[in-house]
Amino acid sequence: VDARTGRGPLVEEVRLTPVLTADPPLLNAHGVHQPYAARLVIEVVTADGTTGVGETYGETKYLGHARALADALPGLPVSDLNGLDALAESVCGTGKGGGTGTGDGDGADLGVDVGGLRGVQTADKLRLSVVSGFEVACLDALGKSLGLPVHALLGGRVRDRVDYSAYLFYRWAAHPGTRGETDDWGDALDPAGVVAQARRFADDYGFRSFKLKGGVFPPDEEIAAVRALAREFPGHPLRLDPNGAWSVETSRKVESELRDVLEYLEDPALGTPAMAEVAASSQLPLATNMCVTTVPEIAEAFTSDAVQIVLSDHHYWGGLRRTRELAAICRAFGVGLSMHSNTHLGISLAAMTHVAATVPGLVHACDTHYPWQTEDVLTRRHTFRDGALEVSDAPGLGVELDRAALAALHERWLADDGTMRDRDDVAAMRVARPDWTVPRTPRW
Ligand code: GKR
Ligand code: MG
Repeated sequence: VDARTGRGPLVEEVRLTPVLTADPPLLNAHGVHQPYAARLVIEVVTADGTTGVGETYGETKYLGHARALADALPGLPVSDLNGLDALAESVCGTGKGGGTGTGDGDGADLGVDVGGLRGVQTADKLRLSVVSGFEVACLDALGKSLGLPVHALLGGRVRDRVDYSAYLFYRWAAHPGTRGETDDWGDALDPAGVVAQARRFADDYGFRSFKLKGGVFPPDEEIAAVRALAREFPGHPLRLDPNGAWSVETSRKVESELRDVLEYLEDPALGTPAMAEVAASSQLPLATNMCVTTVPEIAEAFTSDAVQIVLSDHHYWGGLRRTRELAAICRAFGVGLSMHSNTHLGISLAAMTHVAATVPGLVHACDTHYPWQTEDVLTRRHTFRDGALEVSDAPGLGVELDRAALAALHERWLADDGTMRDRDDVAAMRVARPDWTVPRTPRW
């Protein structure tokens, strides 16, 4: 860092590496995970020879913005994160044709996300998702230059461990079709299968809270699975998340049947108005990672008391600093905050852990898909102990890229004919069930 200007070293080069990482056949309301999921690894190299790493979504629609930002970034001090935001607005656009300078997720509505599981998609959310990976890479580089962990750059940790929940999925033993890696989890398609999966998560990683991805089977079967979990793990925090697959009436019924065992119900119904209707009669808090994913969605959701917990995803929200801003807004409204995840690698898990370590009042364990990822681009995988990750005090994120692993996953991306590069759970489901569709109205 230059003592005269107070700036971090200048960015000299940016490397982008799209990868495909193996993903198991996990089921959700829209279909099933494809055998491989796309992620983008971002490396920011500074003039002092430091390399910072970041990660974000790797689907095609993110790559164009990422390339434009990578071309524009050299010359910016790695500490100038507001400058990074402004640069991203100028090279990727704001979705408003003008540029407000707020970058707050307003802008043209591009409709619901391709997977339909990440909430509304706006031009600004797309840009912010790209920015998040660059912001993390810059923070990693700056932290390494200064000899400080990323959490210190965010104000310092208020806890030394971050709790995660076991993310239970109904799943098949193997992918349909000819592609995909195998694993030894077997299938989980009924209450006994869900309990067995949870038991393995508890035994192997010490997870104490459990989230079941629902919206797969008729609600009565999912209620039975949650009840079986409650019997096996009495008193443990449990959550059920059907990704908005239920009507208001069904949501109310499930809430009344599970209110004695759930910690919260996650996105039972789709969209803020429906969530508000459910919340009005609910004794359980409602959580969301679908109806509050951008700043413009906050006001209606909070003032109508539609959600009591926001599950932030630092990718959607534009990075770690913006996640802290969201946390402050939530505190002002008495809304809880925890963290959401999609399929991700260890760089994003490190980033989540650093920011989660700095957020006061984080009472609900964060989600992570990480245990389902058998592959990573790090020399040392993260290890959950007692359901938590230690917060690293090493400089930067405290992770190291495994270049051979990165190259291998990139090779897979290069060799792909395009079918795996863009998440499409519906298409993956049609391999097994050609007539599969996602109804426009709630399935149940
Ligand atoms: O990976 O199938 C999945 C999840 O459904 C994911 O796409 C969601 O974004 O985990 C997420 C959630 O909590 O809704
Ligand atoms: Mg969710």
